[in-house]
Amino acid sequence: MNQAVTFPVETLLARVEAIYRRAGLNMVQATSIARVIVAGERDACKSHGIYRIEGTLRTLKAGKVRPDAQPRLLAGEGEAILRVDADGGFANPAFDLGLGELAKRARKLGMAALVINDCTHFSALWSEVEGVTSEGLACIAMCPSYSTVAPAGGNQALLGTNPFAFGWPRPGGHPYVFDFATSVAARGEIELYRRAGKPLPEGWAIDADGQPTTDPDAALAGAMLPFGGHKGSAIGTMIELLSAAMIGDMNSRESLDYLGTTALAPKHGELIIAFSPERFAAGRPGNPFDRAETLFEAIVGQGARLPSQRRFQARDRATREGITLSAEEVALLDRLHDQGLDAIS
Ligand code: NDP
Ligand code: PYC
Repeated sequence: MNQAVTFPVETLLARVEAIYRRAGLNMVQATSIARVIVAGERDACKSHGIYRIEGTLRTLKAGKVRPDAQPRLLAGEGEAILRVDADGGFANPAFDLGLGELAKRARKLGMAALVINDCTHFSALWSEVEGVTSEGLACIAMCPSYSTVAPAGGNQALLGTNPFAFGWPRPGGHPYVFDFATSVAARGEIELYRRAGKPLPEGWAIDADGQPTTDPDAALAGAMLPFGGHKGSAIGTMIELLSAAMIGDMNSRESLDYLGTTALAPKHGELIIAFSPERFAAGRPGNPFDRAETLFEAIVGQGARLPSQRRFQARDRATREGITLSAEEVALLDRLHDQGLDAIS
């Protein structure tokens, strides 16, 4: 019987990458998605950590994501809108390909947008946002998902859990980042409650008859609710418009129709917009980065915490001490490593 094991981050990364290579992913796909999954685990974001490996492999086995995809950057000279065709692969290698040019153009033009088309997206968005802030730029990122959320006042799944993330670079430290589902919680959280045999908090979901439920199975068969009632519902709808209708890609309903199940990772597009704070400030009084620090100090000065603070603390700890996985998690990794896609039902 396996025991809980603490892995150095790089060791876990190599192990997850080996699982994907064994399953048939090319290097560009395996490297990028192993990195975001291990980053999720490292940052104590269990809903987008190693538990996602099985879902991605199931998607691969079902033939709904291309293991040999080679993303292509399509960038007209001097244009503010860049596009990466993910070639039916995962979103993360497509983002990695587009980041450098996105940053270059945002610095030159003041702002630029990266559209990713034809991708499978299963991960947390802070990874993309932090890529952009590491270039000294502010960023928003969004994508649809598949229909699992009822609009406020409705009773059936229509919108996705549609994540929305924002990042602001902070010289010499971790950026300011928030990143959340526009549903009350990410669907991954519901799955973790189900696995733990625990009831959901009130107000997260309705069952297939539109009645409130705290039963994770009934919630998964019914619909989740948007956060903040009509406000989250409207933001989720905006995400369907900007990162599906506007970029010529699938919305959450179309993605679910395409997959026929929520047991696979959703396919759609993604929109990432980068801003140069200096270019927007245009020399007006006050350095935007200094003004931002004054605001952050005022927030923290009241005893409030900044979003992502918990995550960055977990990251710093894991980087020092490693990532501890339970005996069950280690057994799962061993099985996936040894049996490849045969381990996936
Ligand atoms: P959470 O509600 O756990 O967290 C949302 C944000 O709020 C985080 O930035 C978090 O920072 C911050 N936060 C939490 N508590 C506080 C607090 N008390 N004070 C200040 N800030 C706070 O996120 P969700 O469950 O909604 O989403 C989890 C992840 O799921 C996201 O990364 C999202 O991208 C991903 N997701 C991906 C989807 C996809 O289709 N790819 C779909 C839906 C979600 P901290 O992390 O430090 O706690
Ligand atoms: O947790 O809601 C979620 C989710 C959907 C797709 C990827 N993550």
